[in-house]
Parts: sequence; structure tokens; C-alpha cells
Amino acid sequence: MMRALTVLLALSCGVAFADQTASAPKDGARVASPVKVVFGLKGMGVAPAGIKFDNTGHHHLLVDTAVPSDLTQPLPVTDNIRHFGKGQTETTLDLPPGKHTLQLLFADATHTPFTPNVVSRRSPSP
Ligand SMILES: [Cu+2]
Repeated sequence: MMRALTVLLALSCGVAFADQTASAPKDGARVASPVKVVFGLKGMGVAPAGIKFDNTGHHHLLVDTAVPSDLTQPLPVTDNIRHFGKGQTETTLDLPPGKHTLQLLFADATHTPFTPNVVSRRSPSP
């Protein structure tokens, strides 16, 4: 039976690359798949995609990829950019053995990142 390890990634409103070392795994930590990832958010609201409220959006998990260079456009849906458009605040990832990075990016009802960006630190560092 595989162990599941919880990875906490947290966002701070308006603070790019907020330091979240207390709740993230140490760089180079070994974790077993499946990995439960819990999304944290302060100062903003979570709603399903398409539902428009001020300062409200949904989570995106960047898996093994950096933050896209153009954050003025809606985020694409790829294996590396996972949308949680139902308003989910956690997920369980099945990842193959190897090194992986995780990062949260929060975006609005149209999947477009907020300005200033609301993004977690990349964990663990690549
Ligand atoms: Cu989205």
C-alpha cells in the first residue's frame, strides 16, 4: 500500500512568490505517490470557473513547469497546467518516480491570472 503525503501550497494575495517554506516540503524531500496537495489561499475567494465575483477565482496547479511568461491571457489546459475549475481546494496527484515541482497559480473566472499575480513558491525548487 502506498503512503500519501500531504503537500501544502499556500497563496498570499498580491504577494508574488510568497515565502511559504513552513507549509511546503523541504527542497529535495522524497514523497510517495499518490501525493495529496492542499491549496491554501488568504484574502480572496474560491468559486467555480465562469462565476464572476471581485477577488474570486480558482486554483491552477503547475506541475513540472514554470509560471507562463504571458499572464495577461487565459491559462491553457495542459498536463502541466491543471485547472481546478469546480472550485476544488485539494487534489491527489499520481506522479511517476523522479523529480517534480509543484506551484499554485490563482486565476479569475476566465482562467486569466490576477494582477498582481497570486502565486505560491515553487516547491520543491527545481
Ligand atoms: Cu482555470
